[in-house]
Amino acid sequence: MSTKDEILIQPFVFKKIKENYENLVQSLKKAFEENDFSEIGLVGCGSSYYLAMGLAFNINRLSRGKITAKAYTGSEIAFGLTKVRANSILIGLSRSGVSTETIKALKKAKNESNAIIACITCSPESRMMEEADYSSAINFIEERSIVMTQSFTSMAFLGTMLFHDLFIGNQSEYAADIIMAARIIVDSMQNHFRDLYFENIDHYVFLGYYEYYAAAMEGLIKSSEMALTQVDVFPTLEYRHGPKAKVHKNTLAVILPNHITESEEEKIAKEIELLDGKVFIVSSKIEASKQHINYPYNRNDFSDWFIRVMPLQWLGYKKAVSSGLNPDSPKNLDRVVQLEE
Ligand code: F1P
Repeated sequence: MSTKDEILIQPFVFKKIKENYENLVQSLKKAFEENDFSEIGLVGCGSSYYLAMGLAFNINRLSRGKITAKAYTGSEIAFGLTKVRANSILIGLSRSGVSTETIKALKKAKNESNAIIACITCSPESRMMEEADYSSAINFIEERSIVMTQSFTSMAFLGTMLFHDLFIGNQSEYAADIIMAARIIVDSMQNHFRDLYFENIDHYVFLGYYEYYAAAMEGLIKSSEMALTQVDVFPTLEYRHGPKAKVHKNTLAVILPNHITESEEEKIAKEIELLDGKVFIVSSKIEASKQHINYPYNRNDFSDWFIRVMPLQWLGYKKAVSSGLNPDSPKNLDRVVQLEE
């Protein structure tokens, strides 16, 4: 089963990215050396849009006001709903490098806003690589699975490492911390979710703020694609303001708290349990509990956001299998969306 293997192998792929980091980012780093940008735009479709969202939140945090970053869906630029700022860089994100709306968005930003065009992809021979002025292709990821798993987290890791490099200069130590944390999460998620009766779960709820919200959205996509499950995603404390009414005994909630609002976010866990729902917390807070997947990471910079996607991928996979669905051939899903031009 390729999807399962590709989920579990992610920490090894991260190691390979760290080893090849300088080669992989050579061209992208040049873009920042040769230009002074007013904005960093990130554009993608589907999972690659949530990748853009997580990276944009994290760039804004790491740059501490030096530059603003913004996430765009391919369609909003491609079909004229918005324009990127003049003097900006637009980074296309795409596993395949051929999603029509993302390519169209990049071309439009170049032609109409004179933006510099860059990309991060897993497809070295793709159309996006041809269009981009600066590019990075992770050429050792050949994801067999139709749903994006390691391609998502790898592009996220590479991008987050690059912005650590550009704004802080601690990318190597940061990367080592991520690899160690990822290993622990992969072991821990298999143990923690082992005894769940997935047959009895019909509603997932994923909660978090900013980068962790982007991670939760990517979790929603995984469970929708693989398991056709009902999933709600909210900024954590917003869940009280209405949607909590949907909790029932077959609800499983996963909270992705941050170091600032953690104690408030944990209160929601109790409220969901009072309504008979089950709750897991994924964070770096050390707490030995059956409901807590924790891992060492003490930077308080939200740059661990994408490794929190892994337990959500696992939930999507487990639910699919328990429902008799094959995660390797998800229903009604194409590997990539290409539209007639
Ligand atoms: C992204 C994407 C996937 C989605 C589906 C269609 O493609 O939207 O996220 O799961 O398979 O394609 P890409 O531009 O990253 O290749």
